[in-house]
Amino acid sequence: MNQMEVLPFDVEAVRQDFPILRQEHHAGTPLIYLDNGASSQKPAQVIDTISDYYQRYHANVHRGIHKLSEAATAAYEDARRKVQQHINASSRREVIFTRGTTESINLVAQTWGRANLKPGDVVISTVMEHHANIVSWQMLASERGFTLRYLPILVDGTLDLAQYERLLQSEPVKLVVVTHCSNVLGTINPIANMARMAHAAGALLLADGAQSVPHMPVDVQALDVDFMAFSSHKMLGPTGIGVLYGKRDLLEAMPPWMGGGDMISRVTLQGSTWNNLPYKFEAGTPSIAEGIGLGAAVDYLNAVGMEQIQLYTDQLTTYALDHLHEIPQVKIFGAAPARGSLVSFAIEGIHAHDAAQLLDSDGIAVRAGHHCAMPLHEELNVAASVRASFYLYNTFAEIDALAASVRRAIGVYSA
Ligand code: 7TS
Repeated sequence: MNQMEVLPFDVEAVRQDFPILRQEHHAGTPLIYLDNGASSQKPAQVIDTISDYYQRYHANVHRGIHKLSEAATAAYEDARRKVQQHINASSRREVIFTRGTTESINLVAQTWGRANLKPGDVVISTVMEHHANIVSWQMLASERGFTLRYLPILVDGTLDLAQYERLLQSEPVKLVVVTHCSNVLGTINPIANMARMAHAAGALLLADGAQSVPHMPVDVQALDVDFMAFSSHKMLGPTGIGVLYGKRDLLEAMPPWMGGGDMISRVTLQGSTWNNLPYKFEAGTPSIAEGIGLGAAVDYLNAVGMEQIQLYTDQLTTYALDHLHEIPQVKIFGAAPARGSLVSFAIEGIHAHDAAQLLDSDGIAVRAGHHCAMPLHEELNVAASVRASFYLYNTFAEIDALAASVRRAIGVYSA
């Protein structure tokens, strides 16, 4: 990849929007933030939107008839409409606000799963899932008695789709839960194809979009997923809010999860009836500022353009792969042809945590550990890896600094 290639958008102008990037990480050392897979930074437009809400029109939503409550409700529901359009859901009723990907997956497990899964049924997950898409199903399996199977990966870090086909044909599979993009290998899974195969076998498919929705255009209707989960904080928005997309007929048929205010239509001491979608699944006062902030994040992403973001972060990733491949002591995990904007690697003779600490002293923030994917690390036969994950405000120069810092670590530890 040539650094001189024309960039798909003005990266320097984007960087100016992120106040945190102007601060020094250590005295005299600028911050190089390469931990976007864990959480992204926030532009001033998002921070200001949240601040403006608290300063000018904070009130509870869906309740008061007063002007402030109406303004807060309008902004919160406008954010839902923005999210709906962003992922091309067919109705705003299909967009449930949750606390994040983890809660969205648990919502499906605790409502659809508890109502529909029984002994003899099979749920397929994969070895490359984040713990959220493994543990939630293990917990339910031990309660409901269904069987949980895991798709293995091939040597290049893609899923074994032949095994997928065999499982779908030979077992009573009810649900497939799979990440759209692996947070360790970077593999982008062929979700549309996997959903088609699941549906042909009479199963539903839940896609974990935590690492895909922030980084590429995602159209839930084109993918034909039944559910998709993602988090605001990885896509320039605040923490504390995320989304469960679900097809309307499925959501309509699902029982609610948490009981309380907002989710009911009528309550008597003998029993209650449920509110319409999406409120049936949104008990209690929601994360109002966070929802409105997520709306601002979606606006920001769309102003830059999701295609442009994907194009640019693909360039950064290819550049990082090229530079890290040149270092003989570095072993990169995952070699899928379709990959998201992150690179996980091990450095011969250096524990991932030691490497990350040394990188941090050079101002470079990366993640080290198992990235909430312990089974995958077991498959890869490593205890931990270092992960550099990129976003729209990162630069080629920052990746040069990453490679230089990795070389410095190797020097320090071999001395
Ligand atoms: N699924 C995937 C694929 C993820 O990468 C993450 C977070 C989650 C689910 C959970 O998202 P949450 O917002 O509910 O926490 N992944 C990471 C990571 O890779 N490093 O820190 C968090």
